[in-house]
Amino acid sequence: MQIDPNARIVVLTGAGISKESGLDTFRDADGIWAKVSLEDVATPEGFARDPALVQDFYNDRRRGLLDPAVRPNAAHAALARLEHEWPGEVLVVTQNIDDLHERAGGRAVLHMHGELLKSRCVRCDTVAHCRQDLSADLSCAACGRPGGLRPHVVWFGEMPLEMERIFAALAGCGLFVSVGTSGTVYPAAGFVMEARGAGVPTVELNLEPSDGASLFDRAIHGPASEIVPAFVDDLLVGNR
Ligand code: BJW
Repeated sequence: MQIDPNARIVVLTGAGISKESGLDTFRDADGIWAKVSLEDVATPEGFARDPALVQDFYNDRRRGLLDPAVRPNAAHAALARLEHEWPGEVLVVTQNIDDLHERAGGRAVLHMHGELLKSRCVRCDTVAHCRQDLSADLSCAACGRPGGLRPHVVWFGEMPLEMERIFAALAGCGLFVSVGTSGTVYPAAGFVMEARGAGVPTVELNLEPSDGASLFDRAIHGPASEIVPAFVDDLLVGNR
């Protein structure tokens, strides 16, 4: 694929990129929403109803992410390589709350749905690193008040993070690539239309055609650990 080597590339990633690292997706047959109700664990109303249930859900996932067996795969590594070798800017916008892009060496990563290894105090809004279980017994290290720590994640009905930076990056980019996302959750699902509206070429890299596959100029289907490295090689070689 030939694009201006000085152009900015925006890559949107979703749960599919981390599947081969051992983390569950949401909407696949064996995904997270087949096991728990999203209304119970991923809404502010669910948290208000049963905070312990929600904390347990994220405590389990945090422990899973910190399991030594969970490591970045070849797709995360390829995107980090693209960031370092592409002459223009590369911005990875991830819906994932894991830190596998960073562990693979990615630095220009925006976590629009938050980060599992951070907590947020609902009383003073302080965001802090967090590798431990959260519970109602803990106090915020910044304001000292008890019971207000929650996972720093974006639930349904809440405003995703970094939206101004993301829309500005999309408007001026030369290529938009979507990796491992079903394209069902907004506003991320609308980024392809935003890019198209600005005349930007769009590519989907996913295991299978996503809900919005027909909106992309080009689609490549297969496991992320195979198709993302091949796509990145193609981009870097094609523009040498
Ligand atoms: C592989 C693979 C392999 C597998 N290789 N691929 C009606 C219309 C429009 C919008 C709405 C509406 N009603 C409500 C809304 C808004 C709502 C929404 O979109 N709802 C939809 C369900 C309809 N959105 C919100 O509430 C958001 N906030 C918001 O909109 O604020 C207002 C606003 C408007 C405009 C601008 C700005 C703001 C907040 C959404 C928060 C989402 N939170 C979650 C959970 C929290 C984090 C966590 O616990 O992890 O985020 S939900 C969950 O879904 C998680 C994910 O980030 C997100 C997306 O999922 P993703 O990544 O796409 O995973 P899957 O499982 O769906 O797909 C995986 C894909 O990978 C599949 O296609 C597989 O095939 C593929 N795959 N293996 C490659 N090896």
